[in-house]
Amino acid sequence: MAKKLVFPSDFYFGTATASYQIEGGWNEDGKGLSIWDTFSHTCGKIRDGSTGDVACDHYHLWEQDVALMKDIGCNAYRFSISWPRVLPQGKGRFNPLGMEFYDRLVDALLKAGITPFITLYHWDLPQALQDEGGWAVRDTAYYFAEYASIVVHKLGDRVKHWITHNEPWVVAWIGYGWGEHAPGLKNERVAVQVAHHLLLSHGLAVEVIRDICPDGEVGITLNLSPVHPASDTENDKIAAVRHDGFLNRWFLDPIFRGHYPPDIMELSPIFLPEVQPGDMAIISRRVDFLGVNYYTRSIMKFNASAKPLQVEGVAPEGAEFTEMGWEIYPPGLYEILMRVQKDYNPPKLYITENGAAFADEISPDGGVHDPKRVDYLKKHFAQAHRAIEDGARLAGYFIWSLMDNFEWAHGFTKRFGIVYTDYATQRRILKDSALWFKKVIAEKAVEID
Ligand code: IFM
Repeated sequence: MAKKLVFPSDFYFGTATASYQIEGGWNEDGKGLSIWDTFSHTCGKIRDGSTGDVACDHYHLWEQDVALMKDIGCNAYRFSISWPRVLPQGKGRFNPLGMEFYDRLVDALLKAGITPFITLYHWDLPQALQDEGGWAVRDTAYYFAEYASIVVHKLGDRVKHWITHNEPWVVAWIGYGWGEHAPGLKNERVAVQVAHHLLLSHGLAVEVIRDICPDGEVGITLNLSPVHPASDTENDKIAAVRHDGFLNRWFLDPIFRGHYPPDIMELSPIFLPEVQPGDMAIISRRVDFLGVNYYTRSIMKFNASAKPLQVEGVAPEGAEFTEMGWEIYPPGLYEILMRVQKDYNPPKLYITENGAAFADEISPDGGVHDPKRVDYLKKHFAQAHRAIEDGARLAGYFIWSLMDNFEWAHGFTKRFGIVYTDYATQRRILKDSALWFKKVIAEKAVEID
């Protein structure tokens, strides 16, 4: 028999995007270059050879995109600010035209009854700062705090939800450690230092944001995964604990406890970043919420030759996977929410991203039928509901993503949207998942079988 899972009356039901993935307008109105402009313009870096130059052209079509969200009934929207749109060189000269874009967007959202959640850094670092070393140099953390101050001064009278960073693990490891994202560096020691500077910049920005917007909330978004051992052997259990330290605790421990995980630090000198006196106190400044991005779990086995962690990921047999090759594992959402609530006790939690890529197509009837995404979302919402019932202070859920967009190194080959983007015409089509979400929001409840 069908059952309705009712969410709290003040729950935020939203969608999420990021500036470089949707905006386009890469060189308009005085915007400076970002590392993603440089990276995507470099031959061979993006799977389909595409760039974010136009993307979903949201820079021009933002009014219609706000109308889409209003139609779906969303009461919140998470988006990011392009740092080089506001500060073309990353510091110094302010670009008023760039800021006006976000000013108009915020006003339109509020008018539509949609609460804006702003991410200050979703990966598009000004190229000018990368030319000085980017996140590998400590100064960038201080420039980030200055940039945060400028944005919050402009928008803080209307925007009350601030996210400093999106997924610093990805920035550090995929961008600076393994070179698959901008800026494309491959140095694991540098990646660890980058992670430290990102965390430092977070802490610096928390203070700035709270000073300027004392009635607002500030937090950070982490990509978190429960980590399971591939077998019951002691070695595989060790592998799971290590990967958890590397992926989850490396960020959670400094933010909530003021130190890096000792078990990972002792594994290799690469896990010993340069930390100046006072840094950990800055990094562990109180946050108002933790943003959780959840897509899948990790299953790890021991591999002695995979230095320095000696771990290796394993794909579970017989599982279902999304187009990203990620296992669909809804209970992992419950597990990670309960774990962070219990171990770190953040005042509030938001699911700042959850969603799935599937190979969507426009059907002959003109609709986009995405039953797998509907099923994915239904099952994950059910797990979020279960976590609330069991005591997680979960206050909102943002589906990744509002619309299909530029999926970083995958270009336009992966569709995550609940709205279909026809890139040739920029026409948007509500997928069945958007229609499903509309009903969920109207009823503030998810119906499960
Ligand atoms: O598209 C990304 C997003 O920018 C950050 N989190 C994961 C998403 C899907 O890969």
